Amino acid sequence: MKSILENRPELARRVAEVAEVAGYLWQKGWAERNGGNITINVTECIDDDVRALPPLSEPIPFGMTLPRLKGCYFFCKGTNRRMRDLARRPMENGAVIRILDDGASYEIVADEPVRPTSELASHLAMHEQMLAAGNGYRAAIHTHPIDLVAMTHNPAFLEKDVLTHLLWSMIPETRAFCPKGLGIVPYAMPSSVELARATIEQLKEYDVVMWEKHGVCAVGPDVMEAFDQIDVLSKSAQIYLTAKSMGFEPTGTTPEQMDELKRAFNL
Ligand code: 2HA
Ligand code: ZN
Repeated sequence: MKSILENRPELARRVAEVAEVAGYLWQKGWAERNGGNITINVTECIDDDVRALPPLSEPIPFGMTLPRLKGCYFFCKGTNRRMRDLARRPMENGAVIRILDDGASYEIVADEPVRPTSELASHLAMHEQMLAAGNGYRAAIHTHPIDLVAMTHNPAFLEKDVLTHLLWSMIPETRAFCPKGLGIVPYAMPSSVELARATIEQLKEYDVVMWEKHGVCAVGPDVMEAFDQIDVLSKSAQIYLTAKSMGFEPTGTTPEQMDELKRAFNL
């Protein structure tokens, strides 16, 4: 079967980048079974031949109305598919979907009728928000990092910006490369529209959002940058818990050191 990626080098490159990051999520231990999902907005890689492709599915509502996504195309991990399989065979474990003119439903267009991620509502709401912000972001990742999820089981860390300041203070890179810190979404049913709405509310302020007792979402210009944000935060969480397991409370960088960094990196 001919793949939509044939003779479309830019689309192929972006899907390959998703596959590479999917492999990292698995290697990190953040993607048990079918855990986590990745979506990228590939609209600018789509030509008239793809626009003319007949759908492989009936129109499927995704539970929200997102007018900016009308006519957009996304590559999405498939629901119930393993991240480690997406890494090896992206087009068998993910699909390209087209958002229909109602802005409320989609159809699958290529390569196979793989139903997209169960968190599609959250993902598409994040993409709508990124288009509204005009920030050029095209990628959204949701994954289950052990250290960061563990931290959301402590109510003290769920207060606004407590976790941000703690993680920033563990190593300078986190302050520099995750400059907005992370938002918190109180526990909500996975895949729910409620979770999607709460996520985009936090995204107005942050590029990374923790879902209490569940996982993390990150957005960015591309999938590699979205991954990097989660990776630096997880590194900080690892330093915190390593210090704690050695039996002491880490001191963290001082407010003066943090300010110095802020000035140096123009944050
Ligand atoms: O896709 O992680 O939140 C599986 C999940 C749902
Ligand atoms: Zn999840």
